[in-house]
Amino acid sequence: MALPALTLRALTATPVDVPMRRPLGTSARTIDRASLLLVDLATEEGPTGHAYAFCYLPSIARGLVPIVAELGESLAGLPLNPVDIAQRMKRHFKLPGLAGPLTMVASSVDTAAWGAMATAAGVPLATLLGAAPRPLPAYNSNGLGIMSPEAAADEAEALLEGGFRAVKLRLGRGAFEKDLAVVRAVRRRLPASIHLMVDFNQALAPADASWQCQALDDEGLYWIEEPTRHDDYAQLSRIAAAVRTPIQIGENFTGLEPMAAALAVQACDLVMPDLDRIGGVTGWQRAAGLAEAHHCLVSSHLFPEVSAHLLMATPGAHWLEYVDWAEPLLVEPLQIVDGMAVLPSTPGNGIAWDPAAVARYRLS
Ligand code: SMN
Ligand code: MG
Repeated sequence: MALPALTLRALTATPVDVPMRRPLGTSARTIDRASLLLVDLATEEGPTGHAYAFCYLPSIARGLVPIVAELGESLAGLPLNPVDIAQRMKRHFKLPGLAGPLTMVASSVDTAAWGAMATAAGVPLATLLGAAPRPLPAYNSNGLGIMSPEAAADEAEALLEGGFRAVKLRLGRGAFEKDLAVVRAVRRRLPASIHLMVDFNQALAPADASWQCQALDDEGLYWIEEPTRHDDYAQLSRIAAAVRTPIQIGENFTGLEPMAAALAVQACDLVMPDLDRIGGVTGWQRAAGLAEAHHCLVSSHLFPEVSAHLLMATPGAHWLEYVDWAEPLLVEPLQIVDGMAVLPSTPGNGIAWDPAAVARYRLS
């Protein structure tokens, strides 16, 4: 593999809104459209790199367009070295603060840069990172939001199509008995060999989180995700100590520091960094090292196309979170075969747009 020197020429961003096949009712709000910001990186030498940010709201996707353009002007002409570019982006966003949606921008640019490098090298990103491509266990995280016990059991069963051996149910209905009824209905419907994860999306008040998680201990759950405020590590650490079911957090780690702080006080048993909050491919690799030093298994959050490459290069890789939200836009969507994610052998980071689909879903 020869890796030619590349120079960043331009960044462009396109906001799109893609309807979800299965709406996702979380304890915070229901999401039925994926508002994405597509980020494209052009190099002087020709190879391009692509990434997308999951923006949660259409207004955030739209609002980030000029921010990417301005960042592109400040990075144009620089050698495409993600480590140096990450430093430049940190300085660029230092005064407003590299947080929230600005982290999504910086992370997406990093991911696109690695995509261009892998394309230029003629290999999949996993190979560039030193990993042997291999099938990865994936859980089906589409749908299974806040809904009735019967509807949830039906949807959980439907989500096994494709050979998935794990699904994730959203909790946080505001009354423990309601959540418990849904957990029991879904667990009863699924074969015992199928793992069932649950995600509270931070719904529980500190006074309720410990007892509710303990009360779920005998319900056959694989992990309990974000039971309470994502950054209350003291409280999460008490919950993790009191509850036998593994506690999972990580989608809200913005950069390495919060992750280091969480691991230092055993705020969780498992971690699931989000590509777009942890700092793209560069940030993920550092997070993978941090997790390894704490003997902590690593799953991914969203972005399955790129996260699959990263998990292959992650010691202690656990589960890939599979969602199909970006699939209508992609030339070559990630394949799931018998519940395992299988990478395309195409060079790059797994992201290349279908121009007709981008035009169709583009936000005005
Ligand atoms: C989630 C992801 C994306 C939007 C809403 C909720 C959820 C998950 O926390 O982990 O899948
Ligand atoms: Mg979650």
